[in-house]
Amino acid sequence: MQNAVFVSSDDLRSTFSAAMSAMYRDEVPAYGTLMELVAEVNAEVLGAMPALRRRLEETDSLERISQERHGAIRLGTPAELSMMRRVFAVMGMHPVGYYDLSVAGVPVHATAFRPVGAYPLSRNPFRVFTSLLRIDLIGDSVLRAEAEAILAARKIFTDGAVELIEKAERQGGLLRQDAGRFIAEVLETFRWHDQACVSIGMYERLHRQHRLVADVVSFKGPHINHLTPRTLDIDAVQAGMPGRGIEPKAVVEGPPTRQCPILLRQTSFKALDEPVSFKSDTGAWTAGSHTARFGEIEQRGIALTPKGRALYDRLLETTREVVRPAADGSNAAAYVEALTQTFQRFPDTWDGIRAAGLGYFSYSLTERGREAGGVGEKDVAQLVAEGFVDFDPIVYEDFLPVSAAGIFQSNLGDEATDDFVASPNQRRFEAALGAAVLDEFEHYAAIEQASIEHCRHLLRNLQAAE
Ligand code: OOG
Ligand code: NI
Repeated sequence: MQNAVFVSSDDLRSTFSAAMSAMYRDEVPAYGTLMELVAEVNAEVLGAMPALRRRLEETDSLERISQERHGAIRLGTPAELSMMRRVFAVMGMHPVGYYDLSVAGVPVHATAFRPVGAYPLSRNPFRVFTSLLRIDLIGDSVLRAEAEAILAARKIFTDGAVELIEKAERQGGLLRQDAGRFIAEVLETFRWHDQACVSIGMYERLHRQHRLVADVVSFKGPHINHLTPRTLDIDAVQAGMPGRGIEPKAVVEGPPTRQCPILLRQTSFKALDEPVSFKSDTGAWTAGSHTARFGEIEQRGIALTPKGRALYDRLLETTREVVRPAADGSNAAAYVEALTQTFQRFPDTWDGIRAAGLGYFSYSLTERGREAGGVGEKDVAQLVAEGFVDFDPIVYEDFLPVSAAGIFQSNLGDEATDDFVASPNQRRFEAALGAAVLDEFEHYAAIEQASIEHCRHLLRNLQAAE
């Protein structure tokens, strides 16, 4: 009963992502340009595909088509990560998946905070890819201790935010009069600070260790480093960027262009060199610059089963053994060619993907199924074959580690990166987080299973009604 007066976590998440979008467009004008390009391309695609437009209208998502689907931040300490988990929980975003980026020479591990379950996802799927610095991977022990001390001294959440998080936890939600203040206070954590909290000398030492270490340690907070709207044609946006004066990364990450989109394709424009100032010992400010913030776009396809994902991983690896995409784009065409070639081994019809058990689908009754009786106990394949049940791909809601590494790298500058020993440590990440991360496969399997059970339930009731 009391619940009725709380603002829903879905509404909080929508308000938050809209507020973040407005802030970021204001802070990074090139991002606004990207948003315009995305909206134009999406409008063109919808104009050319009336069936798609109708489907989006039916599912009530046409209006939100070009809105942000995700953003990313990088945190410095376990305490920051565990508080961030509590912030996101208020907005219905929970940690799903573990991503180890040390394999790709980036000293972080990560999770994605996102809504879980079909309904919250349909309301607003906004997620935040959240990395935690692997301070243990800083080889220089003196520098490591200094970085730890700098991080220990900063406070990335406002007192107001902490107070409202505790209140939300205590009450089980936030009343309308607190909700607006909660969003405003939380937004502060994601804001850009053009005054570093370290000297230029310290910044350079951190930077020499790894650009990402400098990005995390040198500032007052974990500025949002990109936002990512959804596009209906990622290849068109990639091709259109240079014409708008924005420089795209060399290649689109993820699977190639296909009839039946799988997983996630993403690309970004390269991070901008932005003016910042550093504190000197005398208290004066020294001018300098920092490169961290960019804009990204994404196009999502079907969620793959463990078997489908293993095939995807294998094909991607095979491709990269033939051509590894160079950061300067010099072999981009050869890479796309090899990728397209290799992925011919991945079935490209929904029937083929389903028959091979490679993807997750949501099942529903057909017209024929709605009129049927006496078929409820047949297995799903049979119900589909006989036209009682139809299936739609379930959208992939997570991230891909190789793609994420590609996005990180193209935005950390393209010079050779340090090699870290691959050392995934999910246990340590979860200890810092203060919770276990959810398993993405279980989540998709549950959505699929629920849809099958729902069909059976309807078919059984139809039988009973006869
Ligand atoms: C995050 C990069 C990962 C994605 O879309 O894969 C990411 C970062 O640069 O902090 O956002
Ligand atoms: Ni991203």
